[in-house]
Amino acid sequence: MTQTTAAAESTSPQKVDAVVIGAGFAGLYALHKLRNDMGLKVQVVDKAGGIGGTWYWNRYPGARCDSESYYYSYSFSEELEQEWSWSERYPDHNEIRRYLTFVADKFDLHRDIRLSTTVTGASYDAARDRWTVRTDIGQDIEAQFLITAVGCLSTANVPDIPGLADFRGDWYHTGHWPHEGVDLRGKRVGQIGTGSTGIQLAPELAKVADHLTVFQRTANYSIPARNAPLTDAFQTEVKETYRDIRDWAKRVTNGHPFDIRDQSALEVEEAERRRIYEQHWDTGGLRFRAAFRDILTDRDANETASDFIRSKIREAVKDPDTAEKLTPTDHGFATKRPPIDTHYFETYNRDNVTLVDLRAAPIEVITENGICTADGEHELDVIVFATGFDAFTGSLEALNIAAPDGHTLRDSWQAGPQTYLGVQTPGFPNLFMITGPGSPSVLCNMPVAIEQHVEWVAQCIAHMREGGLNRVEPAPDAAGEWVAEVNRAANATLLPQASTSWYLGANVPGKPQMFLPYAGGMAHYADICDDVARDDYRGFVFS
Ligand code: NA7
Repeated sequence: MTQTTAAAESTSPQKVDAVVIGAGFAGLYALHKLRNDMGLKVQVVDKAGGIGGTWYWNRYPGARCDSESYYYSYSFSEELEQEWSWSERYPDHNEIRRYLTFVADKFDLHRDIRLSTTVTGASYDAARDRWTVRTDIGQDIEAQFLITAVGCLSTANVPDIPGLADFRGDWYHTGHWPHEGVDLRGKRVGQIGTGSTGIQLAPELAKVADHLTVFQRTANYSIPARNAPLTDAFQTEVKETYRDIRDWAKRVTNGHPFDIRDQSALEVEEAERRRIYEQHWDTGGLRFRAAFRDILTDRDANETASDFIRSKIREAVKDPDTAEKLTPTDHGFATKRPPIDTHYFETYNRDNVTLVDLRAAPIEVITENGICTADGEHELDVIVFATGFDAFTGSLEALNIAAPDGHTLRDSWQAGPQTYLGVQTPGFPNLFMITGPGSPSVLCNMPVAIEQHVEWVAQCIAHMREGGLNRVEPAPDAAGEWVAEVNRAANATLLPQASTSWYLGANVPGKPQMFLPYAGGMAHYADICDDVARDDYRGFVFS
């Protein structure tokens, strides 16, 4: 081959049926489904240097899934279920990456995944019904279908605090933790943020740092995770009953195979209620939310759960002043994403841990020596931002995807994302989002939501191929009605009442505030999607 031909080949676009952006749980399953089951030519791209999606990036100390391992996993292959064994109740980030690598090996996925490849933009040629996806490695990829599998929590939110550039120490965001780890021995570490990440992180930092200062803006509830190794007997039982477990996960609201008690927290006497909460506290984990059916729908019922946890915080934290600062009073339990922890509150009993209440003394500036709040300077060697993500829309908008009329997703979503079923958005033909805004996503055990989405999208693509259809997009009315349904479902719960929640986009300054995930329940949502497909894809326009 001459040099000229080689150069021409490397710059001519690669042509496939579908481009999938992201090589986490969603992207890997989309590749398997579309290529191995349906015979499509698929190219996956990911800017990361390895597969794993969220779990490629989140390697901070204590990074662990809050869903339990035996159901935070794919259900599409019984063989895979039997071959893989989890070691702990909640898998840590290393184990999840090992699992996803096992999956990619087993289903021969690696050969169609391009890593270290960032999508810089995408545009649609309406005459040919083809997307052109541009990347930073110089070669475009052309495809009929563009499928985003970028995750809901993958664009780090680093707050714009004045002076950060002056800081002489090191700083990190938990979502971009260095793969080689960070040696914090002998260091004065400042942690900003006490969400799910911060609550996993603080006990681990406290174990190694010389001193840990936690900067808390909003006190948070947390339930003990009660992580433990899985016994052989448990593993055997799970493997024998996997089909029932998977069916169960698909029939319920949150995609977790456990039932919510069909009783109001207000129907029982106080002593009995306390007994039930104690039992759930001992069991640990997100199951606590299932103690009563109305914890997330009735303010008084919610207050009983909130109060119970407040009493546990006061029991755990020895210093009454610190306990008071750690006790949430401005929102109800689980109206923001409830964290689960391993000795989080007890961490504040250590001599080397200090809590700074930012509500009393906000951060003013970062200096070369540390963080200055309204009550003085806290000298630090390292700052860790556990400040969350530009959730749902951040990673989608960053892809710079342009509609046939030139508008980007960012332009179209200035007032908030308009989607139909969280799967498509008007004006962007043949663009499918896996767990996009307006779908249950983060309110559900993610693999359940991901599998449902991938299978629905695959079915829609199969429908188009069978019918010789080239293009699909939602009617604007259908998206408008869906956004109204997303709002209705949210307003039937207490979730929109937590005014600083990332569910509302409220954690990112300037982001339009609207409730982003669908709170109507995963099983109900899947029924709606199936009904839409059966009804000739009601609300979608094909050509
Ligand atoms: P979250 O849940 O968004 O938590 C971020 C934390 O950082 C939270 O405590 C915030 O306080 C705090 N924060 C954010 N910006 C600032 C500034 N500017 N100053 C001080 N404190 C700040 O993110 P996580 O990573 O913990 O969890 C995200 C999800 O990942 C989690 O729910 C699981 O689904 C997995 P705030 O509450 O906004 O006052």
